[in-house]
Amino acid sequence: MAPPSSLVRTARCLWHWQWLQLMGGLGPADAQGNYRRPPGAFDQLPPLPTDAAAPDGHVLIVGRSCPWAHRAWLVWSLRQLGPSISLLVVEPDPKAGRWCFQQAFEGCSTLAELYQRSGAAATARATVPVLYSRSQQTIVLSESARLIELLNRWPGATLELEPAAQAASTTTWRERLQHSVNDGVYRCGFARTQAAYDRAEAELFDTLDALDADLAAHPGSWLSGPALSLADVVLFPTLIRLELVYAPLFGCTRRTLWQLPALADWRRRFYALQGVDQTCWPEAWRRDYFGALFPLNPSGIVPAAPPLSTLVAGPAAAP
Ligand SMILES: N[C@@H](CCC(=O)N[C@@H](CS)C(=O)NCC(=O)O)C(=O)O
Repeated sequence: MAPPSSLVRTARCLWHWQWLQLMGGLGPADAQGNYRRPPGAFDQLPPLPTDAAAPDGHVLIVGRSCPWAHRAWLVWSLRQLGPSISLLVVEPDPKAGRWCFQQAFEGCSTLAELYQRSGAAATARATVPVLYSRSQQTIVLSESARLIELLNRWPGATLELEPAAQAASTTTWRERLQHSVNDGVYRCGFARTQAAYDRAEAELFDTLDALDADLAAHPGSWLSGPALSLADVVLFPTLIRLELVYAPLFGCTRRTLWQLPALADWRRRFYALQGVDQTCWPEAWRRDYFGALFPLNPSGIVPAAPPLSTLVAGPAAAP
């Protein structure tokens, strides 16, 4: 026999209330239910360290699933900064909601301990990416938007990802992408109300449409002009996770990338750049997102997904 409808209504109300409390654990929202990314520690762009060129003088700490860490990892890889900055991958502990070192690092077993030792407030979020100085024994910077700028100025590499001739266009795209796309997918997934989701989703797909139109008008070009730039770098981590994570988990489903062919082609070209494939860990992305974001996926079930190779494969050869 079906339970009385008043009981179902009460259970739904209670469940929804509990869901809202759990969503609060993922991040704050404003009164309209829009997700608001909290500020982080060590977020100011410092001058280039005087020992930047020293062999193995710095450490870039990343987590495989994190798109903000992915952009720093990409600059590190594209500019081949390995001789002066070593890469350290931390693993998530989804039950405790924190990042852990696989082997103790500077006497710390969690990233939170490293933040504390570097002078962060006890309440600060311990986020990746992090740039750590071995000589100063402190975190230099942990805000990815600034970190990619610092890494672009890092000595020992020739590739310039802020080409002067494209400066205005790079800045314009980066600002729009940061809000509407990089943070936009999270504002879709972490929205507390239909209206908040609708706003974020419309901005996201308006921007993807604009990107597609711009790239279609300039075949073979990169986002801000003929040369690769930081605008391309910040788009890639979000776009490569679209079918695997953001469409199924965050509801970014209005269009598939095949309906935005110039953008799909851009993603293929970016993936083919040397070293980019080494930064992509689709199994870890799906395991971490579907496993850790309990309020969005209480069952913990990881849905099946197409292999990454099919998303970045070239167009079929003509018969
Ligand atoms: N503002 C930061 C955000 C980075 C961020 O949110 N990283 C997430 C992983 S995707 C994290 O480490 N979260 C851990 C936490 O919030 O405790 C940036 O862009 O660098």
